[in-house]
Amino acid sequence: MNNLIFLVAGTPAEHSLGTEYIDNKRDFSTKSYNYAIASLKANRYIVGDNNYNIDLVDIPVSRRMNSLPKKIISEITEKNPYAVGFSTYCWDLHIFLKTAYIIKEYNSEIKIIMGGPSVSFYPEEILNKYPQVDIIIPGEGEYVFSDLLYHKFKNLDEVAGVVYRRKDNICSNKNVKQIDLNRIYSPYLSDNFRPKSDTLMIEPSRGCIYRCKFCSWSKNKKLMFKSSKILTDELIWAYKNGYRFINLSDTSINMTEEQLSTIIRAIKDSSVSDKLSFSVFMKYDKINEAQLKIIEDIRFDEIIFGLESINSEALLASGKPPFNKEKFETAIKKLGERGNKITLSIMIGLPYDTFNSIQKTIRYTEYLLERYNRYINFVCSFWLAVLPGTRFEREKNIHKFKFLQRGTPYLIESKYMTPKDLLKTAELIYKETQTNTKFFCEEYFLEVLGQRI
Ligand code: B12
Ligand code: SF4
Repeated sequence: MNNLIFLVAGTPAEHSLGTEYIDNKRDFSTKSYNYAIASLKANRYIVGDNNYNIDLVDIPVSRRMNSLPKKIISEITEKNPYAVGFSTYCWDLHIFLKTAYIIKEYNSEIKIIMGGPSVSFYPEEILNKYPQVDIIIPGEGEYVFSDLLYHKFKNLDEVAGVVYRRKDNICSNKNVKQIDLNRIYSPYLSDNFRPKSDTLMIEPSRGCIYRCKFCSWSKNKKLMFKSSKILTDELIWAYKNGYRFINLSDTSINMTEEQLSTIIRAIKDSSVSDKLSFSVFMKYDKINEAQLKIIEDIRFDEIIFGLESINSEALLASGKPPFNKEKFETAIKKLGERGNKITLSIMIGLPYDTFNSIQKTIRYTEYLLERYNRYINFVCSFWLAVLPGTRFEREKNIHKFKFLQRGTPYLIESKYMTPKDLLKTAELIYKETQTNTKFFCEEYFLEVLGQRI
């Protein structure tokens, strides 16, 4: 046993937007990587000194896997690490629980830690059910993980924010220190973390003011913004290190004008804005003349609008404002005329949406693609997942939601759609992707249709 800690993450390799899926090869998600473990590593000393060495493992996973491949588990165990920390999301929790079990069988002394959105909402339940897990860090991990290292995994009652097993009891320490995004280290700037991806994810903020019922994005409801100075430095770093595509991971960059101004200032100050391609989320209903003025000198290659559905009943039941056609099209037109490109996302399976109403949403996106063709990159179709910790999960009985119990909890039936209706919808969308070059769907649609497995 030594002072080595592995932080392990799995990137959802079956996630694909229209790309060819080839087993064992990475698809669309090659553009993505796990940022969380890099941030934990970069901030390992933030609470105090410790002498642990941290190795990052980020590998493609698919829901069809039971555990990580034997070869990777052996590579981890043969180094006899002190601890293995898993970054868990809905697409990999089952894989990591099984992997943790195998590691414990090999050597029960190796500490197993878990963090990430899929263990954050019910940590006690997970520790009760899975004895192979020793410690869970719910919510944001930087301070708590560093504090755990500082305490050398001892006196856990002094580490605020950990949930852990003590003999037969599960103990939970509250009072976690609120993260200040300007006081934690950027993995790029401080650790020279260079993900093998052409797209760099940069985090200008955490938290979200909205409460969409399908989303588990912000466990911590408080909004926090990174300073424009750090953002500028990250953009310059990105450019110098050969990255040309930047994905700003904010829930939306235009929640407030202050936030939008901070981001635009950072982009302008970097002096590399014309050399980088930006992908951002925006709320169409917030866009007004003042916001258009703020962004007038910047072109976004991708502004993602979460349209989800044009059925206002479905939107309201999902915690979203009703659809406002006029505002929506004005936003597309005004942004498009200024050289920005829009990507639209729609979601299949929301409450009150039926095959017919989804068809109406699809027809509407066809109209948009025709009318605003030059301004729209593409339309992406997503399948509703009933995620742990979301309001939809709490309302599952009301909507009679049934969903997959392993991997991403995709919807399989609801009060509004039978499995047959969902299959018919998947067929409709798949056909659309075949006839319309600007229409894409995530890989799960193909799985439903049995096309790829
Ligand atoms: C980038 C991203 C992706 C990337 C993949 C990223 C990757 N390789 O891991 C791509 C684009 C591929 C993707 C796909 C999907 N995604 Co996504 N994605 C994100 C996004 C925008 C950013 C993730 C991130 O890096 N955040 C920043 C880091 C710092 O925050 P964090 O991840 O929460 O990590 C912190 C803590 O959780 C904790 N922590 C995390 N890991 C660990 C490990 C240890 C040991 C410890 C101690 C702590 C810890 O500490 C971290 C630092 O504070 C989030 C939303 C968000 N802003 O978080 C959604 C999110 C992660 N995605 C989500 C979902 C649902 C999906 C999809 C299923 C959507 C869909 N229907 O298509 C697909 C997956 C498809 C599939 N095949 O299953 C959900 C996950 C919910 C869940 N319970 O897992 C999120 C939270 C968004 C949401 N709407 O709720 N996604
Ligand atoms: S879907 Fe987007 S806007 Fe809605 S709560 Fe989640 S992060 Fe916020």
